[in-house]
Amino acid sequence: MTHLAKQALRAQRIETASWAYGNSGTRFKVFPQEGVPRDPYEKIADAATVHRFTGVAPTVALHIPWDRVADYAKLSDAAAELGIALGTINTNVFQDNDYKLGSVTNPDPAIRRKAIGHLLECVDILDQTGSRDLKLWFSDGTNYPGQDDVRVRQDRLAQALRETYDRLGAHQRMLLEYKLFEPAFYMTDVPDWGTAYLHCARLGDRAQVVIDTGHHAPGTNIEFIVAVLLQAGKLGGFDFNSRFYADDDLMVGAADPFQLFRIMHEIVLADALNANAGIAFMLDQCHNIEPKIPAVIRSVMNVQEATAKALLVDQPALRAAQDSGDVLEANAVLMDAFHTDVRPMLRELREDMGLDPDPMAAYRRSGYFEKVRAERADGQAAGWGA
Ligand code: LRH
Ligand code: MN
Ligand code: MN
Repeated sequence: MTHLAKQALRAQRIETASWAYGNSGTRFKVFPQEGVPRDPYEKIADAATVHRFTGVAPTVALHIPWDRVADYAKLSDAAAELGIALGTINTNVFQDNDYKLGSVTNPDPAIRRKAIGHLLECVDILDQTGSRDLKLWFSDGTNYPGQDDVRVRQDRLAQALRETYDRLGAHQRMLLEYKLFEPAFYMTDVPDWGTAYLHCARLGDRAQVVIDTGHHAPGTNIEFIVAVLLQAGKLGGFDFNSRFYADDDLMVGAADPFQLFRIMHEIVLADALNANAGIAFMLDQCHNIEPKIPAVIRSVMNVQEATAKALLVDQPALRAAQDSGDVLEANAVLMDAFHTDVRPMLRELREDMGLDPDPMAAYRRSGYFEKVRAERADGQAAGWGA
Protein backbone atom coordinates (compact mmCIF):
# COMPACT_ATOMS: atom_id res chain seq x y z
CA MET A 1 0.00 0.00 0.00
CA THR A 2 1.31 3.41 -0.87
CA HIS A 3 2.32 5.90 1.75
CA LEU A 4 -0.51 8.22 0.68
CA ALA A 5 -3.15 5.54 1.04
CA LYS A 6 -1.89 4.70 4.52
CA GLN A 7 -1.97 8.36 5.46
CA ALA A 8 -5.55 8.64 4.25
CA LEU A 9 -6.62 5.61 6.27
CA ARG A 10 -4.87 6.92 9.35
CA ALA A 11 -6.72 10.23 9.00
CA GLN A 12 -10.12 8.63 8.31
CA ARG A 13 -12.88 9.42 10.82
CA ILE A 14 -16.01 7.36 11.39
CA GLU A 15 -18.72 8.54 13.80
CA THR A 16 -20.63 5.94 15.79
CA ALA A 17 -24.24 6.34 16.96
CA SER A 18 -25.29 6.41 20.61
CA TRP A 19 -28.41 4.36 19.88
CA ALA A 20 -26.37 1.49 18.47
CA TYR A 21 -25.17 0.73 22.01
CA GLY A 22 -28.67 0.52 23.53
CA ASN A 23 -31.21 -2.25 23.30
CA SER A 24 -33.07 -2.39 20.01
CA GLY A 25 -35.27 -4.74 18.08
CA THR A 26 -37.96 -4.95 15.49
CA ARG A 27 -41.65 -4.16 15.50
CA PHE A 28 -42.06 -7.64 16.94
CA LYS A 29 -39.62 -7.81 19.83
CA VAL A 30 -36.76 -6.07 21.57
CA PHE A 31 -34.31 -8.64 22.94
CA PRO A 32 -32.58 -7.13 25.96
CA GLN A 33 -28.85 -7.70 26.29
CA GLU A 34 -26.62 -7.70 29.36
CA GLY A 35 -24.22 -4.83 29.98
CA VAL A 36 -26.19 -2.36 27.88
CA PRO A 37 -25.76 1.33 28.85
CA ARG A 38 -28.34 2.84 31.16
CA ASP A 39 -27.84 6.48 30.22
CA PRO A 40 -26.06 8.74 27.72
CA TYR A 41 -22.89 8.75 29.83
CA GLU A 42 -22.61 4.98 29.57
CA LYS A 43 -23.31 5.10 25.83
CA ILE A 44 -20.40 7.50 25.50
CA ALA A 45 -18.19 5.14 27.47
CA ASP A 46 -19.02 2.37 24.98
CA ALA A 47 -18.32 4.67 22.04
CA ALA A 48 -14.97 5.58 23.60
CA THR A 49 -14.20 1.87 23.86
CA VAL A 50 -14.81 1.45 20.12
CA HIS A 51 -12.42 4.34 19.50
CA ARG A 52 -9.82 2.88 21.86
CA PHE A 53 -9.59 -0.29 19.76
CA THR A 54 -10.06 1.17 16.27
CA GLY A 55 -8.39 4.59 16.57
CA VAL A 56 -10.66 6.09 13.91
CA ALA A 57 -14.00 6.61 15.70
CA PRO A 58 -13.40 9.69 17.88
CA THR A 59 -16.97 11.08 17.88
CA VAL A 60 -20.41 9.79 18.82
CA ALA A 61 -23.72 11.06 17.48
CA LEU A 62 -26.55 11.83 19.89
CA HIS A 63 -30.30 11.51 19.35
CA ILE A 64 -32.61 13.90 21.17
CA PRO A 65 -34.65 13.14 23.29
CA TRP A 66 -33.12 9.66 23.68
CA ASP A 67 -29.91 11.29 24.93
CA ARG A 68 -31.43 14.22 26.74
CA VAL A 69 -29.35 15.34 29.75
CA ALA A 70 -29.58 18.35 32.04
CA ASP A 71 -26.13 19.62 31.16
CA TYR A 72 -24.67 19.03 27.69
CA ALA A 73 -21.42 20.80 28.48
CA LYS A 74 -20.91 18.25 31.26
CA LEU A 75 -21.66 15.39 28.87
CA SER A 76 -19.19 16.89 26.44
CA ASP A 77 -16.54 17.08 29.18
CA ALA A 78 -17.20 13.47 30.11
CA ALA A 79 -16.67 12.47 26.48
CA ALA A 80 -13.42 14.48 26.31
CA GLU A 81 -12.15 12.75 29.43
CA LEU A 82 -12.65 9.43 27.68
CA GLY A 83 -10.82 10.66 24.59
CA ILE A 84 -13.77 11.28 22.28
CA ALA A 85 -16.14 14.15 21.41
CA LEU A 86 -19.87 14.53 20.87
CA GLY A 87 -20.77 14.64 17.20
CA THR A 88 -23.90 15.09 15.15
CA ILE A 89 -27.12 15.96 16.94
CA ASN A 90 -30.02 13.93 15.52
CA THR A 91 -33.49 15.42 15.90
CA ASN A 92 -36.53 13.32 16.66
CA VAL A 93 -39.96 14.47 15.55
CA PHE A 94 -41.30 10.98 15.00
CA GLN A 95 -42.12 9.59 18.42
CA ASP A 96 -44.82 11.80 19.81
CA ASN A 97 -48.56 11.11 19.65
CA ASP A 98 -49.03 14.56 18.16
CA TYR A 99 -47.11 13.50 15.05
CA LYS A 100 -49.64 10.96 13.78
CA LEU A 101 -50.33 13.10 10.70
CA GLY A 102 -46.83 14.53 10.47
CA SER A 103 -44.53 16.89 12.35
CA VAL A 104 -43.42 19.95 10.37
CA THR A 105 -45.89 19.09 7.59
CA ASN A 106 -48.85 18.43 9.92
CA PRO A 107 -52.09 20.16 8.92
CA ASP A 108 -52.34 21.58 12.47
CA PRO A 109 -50.23 24.75 12.88
CA ALA A 110 -49.84 24.17 16.63
CA ILE A 111 -48.25 20.77 16.00
CA ARG A 112 -45.98 22.24 13.32
CA ARG A 113 -44.88 24.88 15.84
CA LYS A 114 -44.13 22.20 18.43
CA ALA A 115 -42.01 20.27 15.90
CA ILE A 116 -40.09 23.38 14.84
CA GLY A 117 -39.56 24.13 18.55
CA HIS A 118 -37.80 20.77 18.87
CA LEU A 119 -35.57 21.49 15.87
CA LEU A 120 -34.59 24.87 17.34
CA GLU A 121 -33.96 23.29 20.73
CA CYS A 122 -31.56 20.90 19.03
CA VAL A 123 -29.62 23.85 17.58
CA ASP A 124 -29.30 25.12 21.18
CA ILE A 125 -27.83 21.74 22.02
CA LEU A 126 -25.32 22.08 19.16
CA ASP A 127 -24.22 25.33 20.77
CA GLN A 128 -23.66 23.56 24.07
CA THR A 129 -21.90 20.46 22.77
CA GLY A 130 -19.85 22.35 20.20
CA SER A 131 -21.08 19.95 17.52
CA ARG A 132 -21.12 21.05 13.90
CA ASP A 133 -24.01 19.10 12.39
CA LEU A 134 -27.75 19.01 12.98
CA LYS A 135 -29.33 15.98 11.31
CA LEU A 136 -32.97 16.08 10.31
CA TRP A 137 -35.05 13.11 9.34
CA PHE A 138 -38.80 13.44 8.97
CA SER A 139 -41.12 10.47 9.15
CA ASP A 140 -43.77 12.77 7.70
CA GLY A 141 -45.95 11.52 4.90
CA THR A 142 -49.35 10.06 4.13
CA ASN A 143 -50.78 6.56 3.95
CA TYR A 144 -53.58 7.13 1.46
CA PRO A 145 -53.99 8.97 -1.82
CA GLY A 146 -55.91 12.16 -1.18
CA GLN A 147 -55.04 12.22 2.52
CA ASP A 148 -53.27 15.58 2.20
CA ASP A 149 -51.99 17.99 -0.41
CA VAL A 150 -48.42 17.24 -1.54
CA ARG A 151 -47.51 20.82 -2.47
CA VAL A 152 -49.00 22.36 0.65
CA ARG A 153 -46.97 19.92 2.73
CA GLN A 154 -43.81 20.82 0.77
CA ASP A 155 -44.43 24.48 1.60
CA ARG A 156 -44.84 23.70 5.29
CA LEU A 157 -41.62 21.69 5.19
CA ALA A 158 -39.76 24.51 3.44
CA GLN A 159 -40.89 26.99 6.10
CA ALA A 160 -39.75 24.78 8.96
CA LEU A 161 -36.39 24.18 7.31
CA ARG A 162 -35.94 27.90 6.67
CA GLU A 163 -36.64 28.83 10.28
CA THR A 164 -34.22 26.18 11.54
CA TYR A 165 -31.54 27.06 8.98
CA ASP A 166 -31.71 30.72 9.95
CA ARG A 167 -31.09 29.77 13.56
CA LEU A 168 -27.81 27.95 12.74
CA GLY A 169 -24.52 29.50 13.78
CA ALA A 170 -21.93 30.38 11.15
CA HIS A 171 -20.02 27.12 11.62
CA GLN A 172 -23.01 24.84 11.96
CA ARG A 173 -24.64 22.79 9.23
CA MET A 174 -27.99 21.20 8.60
CA LEU A 175 -27.99 17.69 7.15
CA LEU A 176 -31.27 16.62 5.57
CA GLU A 177 -31.88 12.88 5.37
CA TYR A 178 -34.34 11.27 2.97
CA LYS A 179 -36.07 7.92 3.09
CA LEU A 180 -38.20 6.23 0.49
CA PHE A 181 -40.93 4.97 2.82
CA GLU A 182 -41.69 3.89 6.38
CA PRO A 183 -43.48 4.77 8.52
CA ALA A 184 -45.51 6.51 5.81
CA PHE A 185 -46.52 4.02 3.14
CA TYR A 186 -48.09 5.98 0.31
CA MET A 187 -46.16 9.26 0.16
CA THR A 188 -43.21 10.48 2.17
CA ASP A 189 -42.49 14.21 2.27
CA VAL A 190 -38.71 13.77 1.85
CA PRO A 191 -38.54 10.45 -0.03
CA ASP A 192 -35.42 10.87 -2.14
CA TRP A 193 -32.21 12.77 -2.76
CA GLY A 194 -33.86 14.99 -5.36
CA THR A 195 -36.37 16.38 -2.87
CA ALA A 196 -33.68 16.74 -0.19
CA TYR A 197 -31.38 18.46 -2.70
CA LEU A 198 -34.09 20.88 -3.78
CA HIS A 199 -34.73 22.03 -0.22
CA CYS A 200 -31.03 22.26 0.61
CA ALA A 201 -30.28 24.22 -2.57
CA ARG A 202 -32.93 26.80 -1.67
CA LEU A 203 -31.63 27.13 1.88
CA GLY A 204 -27.94 27.77 1.25
CA ASP A 205 -24.44 26.37 1.53
CA ARG A 206 -24.78 25.03 5.04
CA ALA A 207 -27.73 22.80 4.15
CA GLN A 208 -26.51 19.48 2.79
CA VAL A 209 -27.97 16.11 1.93
CA VAL A 210 -27.21 13.02 4.00
CA ILE A 211 -27.41 9.58 2.42
CA ASP A 212 -28.61 6.76 4.64
CA THR A 213 -27.59 3.70 2.65
CA GLY A 214 -30.69 1.79 3.80
CA HIS A 215 -33.20 4.36 2.57
CA HIS A 216 -33.56 3.51 -1.12
CA ALA A 217 -35.59 1.27 -3.35
CA PRO A 218 -33.91 -2.09 -3.97
CA GLY A 219 -31.40 -1.88 -6.80
CA THR A 220 -30.85 1.87 -6.51
CA ASN A 221 -27.40 2.91 -7.71
CA ILE A 222 -26.33 4.73 -4.54
CA GLU A 223 -22.82 5.53 -5.75
CA PHE A 224 -24.35 7.51 -8.61
CA ILE A 225 -26.19 9.66 -6.06
CA VAL A 226 -22.90 10.06 -4.17
CA ALA A 227 -21.11 11.21 -7.33
CA VAL A 228 -23.82 13.68 -8.36
CA LEU A 229 -24.17 15.22 -4.90
CA LEU A 230 -20.40 15.50 -4.52
CA GLN A 231 -20.16 17.25 -7.86
CA ALA A 232 -22.88 19.68 -6.77
CA GLY A 233 -21.13 20.31 -3.43
CA LYS A 234 -24.24 19.08 -1.64
CA LEU A 235 -23.17 15.83 0.02
CA GLY A 236 -23.02 16.41 3.77
CA GLY A 237 -22.57 12.87 4.98
CA PHE A 238 -23.67 9.28 5.31
CA ASP A 239 -25.69 7.17 7.67
CA PHE A 240 -23.96 3.87 6.95
CA ASN A 241 -25.68 0.53 7.46
CA SER A 242 -26.63 -2.38 5.27
CA ARG A 243 -29.89 -3.80 4.14
CA PHE A 244 -31.25 -6.82 2.36
CA TYR A 245 -34.84 -5.66 1.97
CA ALA A 246 -35.82 -2.31 3.51
CA ASP A 247 -34.35 -0.15 6.30
CA ASP A 248 -32.71 -3.16 7.95
CA ASP A 249 -30.03 -1.19 9.85
CA LEU A 250 -27.61 -4.13 9.76
CA MET A 251 -23.84 -3.75 9.99
CA VAL A 252 -22.44 -1.69 7.12
CA GLY A 253 -20.60 -3.83 4.60
CA ALA A 254 -22.35 -6.99 5.78
CA ALA A 255 -24.97 -7.27 3.06
CA ASP A 256 -23.11 -5.78 0.12
CA PRO A 257 -19.39 -5.00 0.61
CA PHE A 258 -19.09 -4.34 -3.14
CA GLN A 259 -21.63 -1.51 -2.92
CA LEU A 260 -19.72 0.01 -0.01
CA PHE A 261 -16.51 -0.19 -2.06
CA ARG A 262 -18.23 1.52 -5.01
CA ILE A 263 -19.44 4.31 -2.71
CA MET A 264 -15.96 4.78 -1.24
CA HIS A 265 -14.47 4.75 -4.73
CA GLU A 266 -16.59 7.81 -5.61
CA ILE A 267 -15.45 9.47 -2.38
CA VAL A 268 -11.79 8.80 -3.18
CA LEU A 269 -12.20 9.98 -6.78
CA ALA A 270 -13.62 13.28 -5.51
CA ASP A 271 -10.85 13.55 -2.89
CA ALA A 272 -13.59 13.77 -0.26
CA LEU A 273 -12.16 11.41 2.34
CA ASN A 274 -10.29 13.87 4.49
CA ALA A 275 -12.04 15.91 7.16
CA ASN A 276 -11.61 19.20 5.25
CA ALA A 277 -13.99 17.91 2.57
CA GLY A 278 -16.83 18.13 5.11
CA ILE A 279 -18.34 14.69 4.56
CA ALA A 280 -19.54 13.14 7.83
CA PHE A 281 -19.12 9.37 7.78
CA MET A 282 -21.57 8.10 10.38
CA LEU A 283 -22.96 4.72 11.31
CA ASP A 284 -26.73 4.42 11.81
CA GLN A 285 -27.28 0.84 12.83
CA CYS A 286 -29.17 -1.30 15.32
CA HIS A 287 -27.64 -4.48 16.68
CA ASN A 288 -30.72 -6.45 17.59
CA ILE A 289 -29.31 -9.95 18.03
CA GLU A 290 -25.53 -9.51 18.06
CA PRO A 291 -23.40 -8.02 20.87
CA LYS A 292 -23.30 -4.31 20.31
CA ILE A 293 -19.77 -3.02 20.92
CA PRO A 294 -18.05 -5.70 18.81
CA ALA A 295 -20.69 -5.15 16.11
CA VAL A 296 -19.76 -1.48 15.98
CA ILE A 297 -16.05 -2.35 15.91
CA ARG A 298 -16.71 -4.78 13.03
CA SER A 299 -18.67 -2.05 11.19
CA VAL A 300 -15.83 0.45 11.55
CA MET A 301 -13.42 -2.18 10.20
CA ASN A 302 -15.75 -2.88 7.27
CA VAL A 303 -15.71 0.81 6.33
CA GLN A 304 -11.91 0.82 6.63
CA GLU A 305 -11.61 -2.22 4.37
CA ALA A 306 -13.85 -0.72 1.69
CA THR A 307 -11.91 2.53 1.91
CA ALA A 308 -8.55 0.78 1.65
CA LYS A 309 -9.71 -1.03 -1.48
CA ALA A 310 -10.98 2.21 -2.98
CA LEU A 311 -7.61 3.82 -2.27
CA LEU A 312 -5.91 0.95 -4.12
CA VAL A 313 -7.70 1.60 -7.41
CA ASP A 314 -5.06 2.37 -10.03
CA GLN A 315 -6.58 5.67 -11.07
CA PRO A 316 -4.26 6.47 -14.02
CA ALA A 317 -4.86 2.97 -15.44
CA LEU A 318 -8.60 3.36 -14.90
CA ARG A 319 -8.65 6.73 -16.66
CA ALA A 320 -6.56 5.41 -19.56
CA ALA A 321 -8.92 2.47 -20.05
CA GLN A 322 -11.97 4.75 -19.84
CA ASP A 323 -10.53 7.26 -22.31
CA SER A 324 -9.69 4.57 -24.81
CA GLY A 325 -13.14 3.03 -24.46
CA ASP A 326 -11.69 -0.23 -23.12
CA VAL A 327 -14.73 -1.47 -21.22
CA LEU A 328 -13.22 -4.71 -19.98
CA GLU A 329 -9.93 -3.19 -18.87
CA ALA A 330 -11.67 -0.35 -16.99
CA ASN A 331 -13.85 -2.84 -15.18
CA ALA A 332 -10.83 -5.09 -14.48
CA VAL A 333 -8.88 -2.24 -12.90
CA LEU A 334 -11.75 -1.60 -10.51
CA MET A 335 -12.28 -5.27 -9.71
CA ASP A 336 -8.57 -5.84 -9.07
CA ALA A 337 -8.73 -3.31 -6.26
CA PHE A 338 -11.95 -4.76 -4.90
CA HIS A 339 -10.53 -8.27 -4.81
CA THR A 340 -7.35 -7.25 -2.99
CA ASP A 341 -7.13 -8.58 0.56
CA VAL A 342 -6.42 -5.38 2.46
CA ARG A 343 -6.61 -6.93 5.91
CA PRO A 344 -2.84 -7.46 6.31
CA MET A 345 -2.23 -3.81 5.37
CA LEU A 346 -4.81 -2.60 7.86
CA ARG A 347 -3.23 -4.72 10.57
CA GLU A 348 0.09 -3.09 9.76
CA LEU A 349 -1.47 0.35 9.84
CA ARG A 350 -2.95 -0.31 13.28
CA GLU A 351 0.42 -1.40 14.58
CA ASP A 352 1.93 1.82 13.20
CA MET A 353 -0.80 3.69 15.10
CA GLY A 354 0.10 1.91 18.34
CA LEU A 355 -3.07 -0.18 18.28
CA ASP A 356 -3.64 -3.89 18.47
CA PRO A 357 -3.76 -5.20 14.87
CA ASP A 358 -6.92 -7.17 15.70
CA PRO A 359 -9.45 -4.82 17.37
CA MET A 360 -12.08 -7.56 17.81
CA ALA A 361 -9.72 -9.86 19.69
CA ALA A 362 -8.25 -6.97 21.67
CA TYR A 363 -11.74 -5.91 22.76
CA ARG A 364 -12.60 -9.47 23.82
CA ARG A 365 -9.38 -9.76 25.81
CA SER A 366 -9.81 -6.36 27.45
CA GLY A 367 -12.47 -7.51 29.92
CA TYR A 368 -14.53 -4.38 29.19
CA PHE A 369 -17.71 -6.34 28.61
CA GLU A 370 -17.36 -8.34 31.84
CA LYS A 371 -16.73 -5.08 33.71
CA VAL A 372 -19.79 -3.23 32.38
CA ARG A 373 -21.98 -6.31 32.68
CA ALA A 374 -21.29 -6.30 36.40
CA GLU A 375 -21.51 -2.52 36.80
CA ARG A 376 -24.74 -2.20 34.84
CA ALA A 377 -26.54 -5.17 36.35
CA ASP A 378 -29.16 -3.00 38.01
CA GLY A 379 -31.19 -0.17 36.62
CA GLN A 380 -33.06 0.26 33.41
CA ALA A 381 -31.11 -0.35 30.22
CA ALA A 382 -31.38 2.36 27.60
CA GLY A 383 -33.23 1.18 24.56
CA TRP A 384 -33.92 2.45 21.07
CA GLY A 385 -36.26 5.27 21.82
CA ALA A 386 -35.27 5.66 25.48
C1 LRH B 1 -34.74 6.77 10.09
C2 LRH B 1 -33.34 6.88 10.57
C3 LRH B 1 -32.97 8.31 10.95
C4 LRH B 1 -33.25 8.29 12.43
C5 LRH B 1 -32.65 6.94 12.78
C6 LRH B 1 -32.91 6.39 14.13
O1 LRH B 1 -35.01 5.49 9.57
O2 LRH B 1 -32.44 6.36 9.63
O3 LRH B 1 -31.62 8.57 10.71
O4 LRH B 1 -32.70 9.36 13.11
O5 LRH B 1 -33.17 6.11 11.76
MN1 MN C 1 -30.53 7.27 9.27
MN1 MN D 1 -33.17 4.54 8.79
